[in-house]
Amino acid sequence: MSKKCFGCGISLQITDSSKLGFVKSLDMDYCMRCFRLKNYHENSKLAFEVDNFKILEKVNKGQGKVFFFIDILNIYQETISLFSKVKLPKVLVISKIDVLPKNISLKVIENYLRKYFHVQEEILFVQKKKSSAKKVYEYISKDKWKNFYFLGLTNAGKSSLLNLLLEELVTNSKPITVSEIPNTTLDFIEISLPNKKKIQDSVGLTYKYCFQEFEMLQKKLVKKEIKPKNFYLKKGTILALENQIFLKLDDVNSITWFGSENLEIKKIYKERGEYISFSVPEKTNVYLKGVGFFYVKNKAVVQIAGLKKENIAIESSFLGGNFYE
Ligand SMILES: Nc1nc2c(ncn2[C@@H]2O[C@H](COP(=O)(O)OP(=O)(O)O)[C@@H](O)[C@H]2O)c(=O)[nH]1
Ligand SMILES: [Mg+2]
Repeated sequence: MSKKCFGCGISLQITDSSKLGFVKSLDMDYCMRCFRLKNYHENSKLAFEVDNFKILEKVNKGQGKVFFFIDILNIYQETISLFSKVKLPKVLVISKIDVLPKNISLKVIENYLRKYFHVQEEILFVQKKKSSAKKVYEYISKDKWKNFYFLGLTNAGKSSLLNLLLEELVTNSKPITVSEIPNTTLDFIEISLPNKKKIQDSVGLTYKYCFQEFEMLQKKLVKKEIKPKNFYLKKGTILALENQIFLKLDDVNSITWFGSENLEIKKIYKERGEYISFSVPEKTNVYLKGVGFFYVKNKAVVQIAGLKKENIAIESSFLGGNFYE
């Protein structure tokens, strides 16, 4: 078996520097791409296509239990249906909960997942913190399964949590590469734990996320609790996000942005681009996939320009009281 990169799991090779997995010498533990990502925060231009079907098929043929990661800003039909394609015993892991405004309880999110998306499996809430790593480790220690997969959306924080777990538990562990670009992890990475169990970190599943450019991928990253930005929109007013995505409503309405504060959102009054329209009932989340969501309070016709329809998801919101008990 060929030697694999500790950072991303790809097979190492010394023959072609323009291909993934290149190292100057096979004594090295990290491929050139991981080295650059880690030390220079530099995005490699090498393309990597992920086939969700293949990854799911590989896991479904395996044995063990799946921790399926969806981050708190990407809960909608497309991502939940990826979760439903996992045939092994599974736990839904909602990650990056540190970004959720404190006035929204996890109980509300759980009720939402159960009542609106009909999730029946166990749900774990995690963030990039030691306490979450410990929670996962304790879960694994007690569980009857020996093998666990970290599967789920790309960029949901799988490798970050696994690194914390390694730091805590495995002496001289080498960190897995973590970054803001989608598909940092390129192949399965198997990790043996002191409790004799195994975790397989995996290639993140892709979905129809909005941004591809490195600069925007960095900007959209939410690093701490979101401070929702409220806008009172009159007819004819357009909200412009980074001067790339434009949104308007058919009537006076209140709209709130939940996403990175580094993204510029401002009101403009000049028409831009071609709009796609959605009729939404009250209390709706309009997701810009992979970035964040607008909470639309009242029934409206929402029009969006600068994105394809597949980059947008519309769901009844967990905000507004329906899922409080
Ligand atoms: N705010 C926040 N950011 C996180 C968390 N976990 C990971 N990240 C960031 O999200 C990005 C993707 O993380 P990574 O672990 O590579 O995700 P993976 O693709 O699922 O393995 C990185 O920039 C991380 O720093 C978290 O719990 N909260
Ligand atoms: Mg990863």
